[in-house]
Amino acid sequence: MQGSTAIPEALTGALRAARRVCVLTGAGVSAESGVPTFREAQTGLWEKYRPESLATMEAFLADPAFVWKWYRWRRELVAKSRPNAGHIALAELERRFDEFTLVTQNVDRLHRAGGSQNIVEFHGDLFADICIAGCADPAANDDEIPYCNHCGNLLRPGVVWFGEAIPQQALYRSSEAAERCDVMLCVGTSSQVYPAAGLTGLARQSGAVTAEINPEPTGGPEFNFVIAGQSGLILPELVASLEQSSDE
Ligand code: BV8
Repeated sequence: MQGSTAIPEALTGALRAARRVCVLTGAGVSAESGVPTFREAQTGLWEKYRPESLATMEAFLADPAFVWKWYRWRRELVAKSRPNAGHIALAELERRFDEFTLVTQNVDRLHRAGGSQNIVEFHGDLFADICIAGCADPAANDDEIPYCNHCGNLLRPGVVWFGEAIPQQALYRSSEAAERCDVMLCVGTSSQVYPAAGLTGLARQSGAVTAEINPEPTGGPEFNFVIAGQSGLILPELVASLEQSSDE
């Protein structure tokens, strides 16, 4: 049977032989769900702001109402979106391996909605409200500037801002998955943000076969395979290529 057009046979072969797979996703995986990627020009009110300048504790403390407005705009946008074929394909792929870890930089919960199970939300969760003083389970509220019902401090979105450390557990789980995996797929990310972008190199150094899936390949030297295409098209083809091989 003719293999899939976009998937190199050698990559299908590496996946067929793999027991442990790690996938790193970025904003590109949610693009086909209508969620703008992180570095695409922001629209409307946000057009003149770079996300890097808004997604910081400094910006938040300087104007909590303004930063909350940005996050609520993003929540509304994401709340209208649904997982796309790429999210669904990743959930299907997970079912085929003994060990499968999905490390996502995305904060939109679309991988959960798409059926993925073993997810590491490396940059947190857009829909979580957390107390800046660390109180557990503060009650969320829609005030222009919400405050913690336990301690009265500010609530903030449960995401990791620039200049903030990745949560210990997320960093540990992701690094371990990258070091142990036989194949690492890097999907829909510009690989500009660290330490997330360093995971692929860690996988490669540990002996994994690495592949990038992106309509605009980043040119990173750490990839054994580079597949130029949209994740919503390529990932289902990747799953199909495994099915074809198991049928043969
Ligand atoms: C840290 C949550 C240290 C928030 C995000 C100076 C000071 C401090 C730190 C630094 C510094 N200089 C550099 C750093 C490190 C910094 C960093 O990497 N900066 C970058 C800008 C250079 N990193 C940090 O600050 C990190 N923390 O270093 O802490 C530390 C250690 C100990 C103690 C204290 C501190 C924290 C970084 C986390 C930032 N938070 N998100 C929010 O969402 O509001 S990052 C943000 O970028 C999003 O999570 C996003 O996912 C992520 C990465 O971007 P991408 O996902 O790749 O999105 P992008 O738009 O760039 O690209 C999309 C891609 O998709 C493109 O390639 C496109 O071609 C492709 N695409 C488009 N359509 C499709 C597609 N692909 C497939 N299919 C399609 N259809």
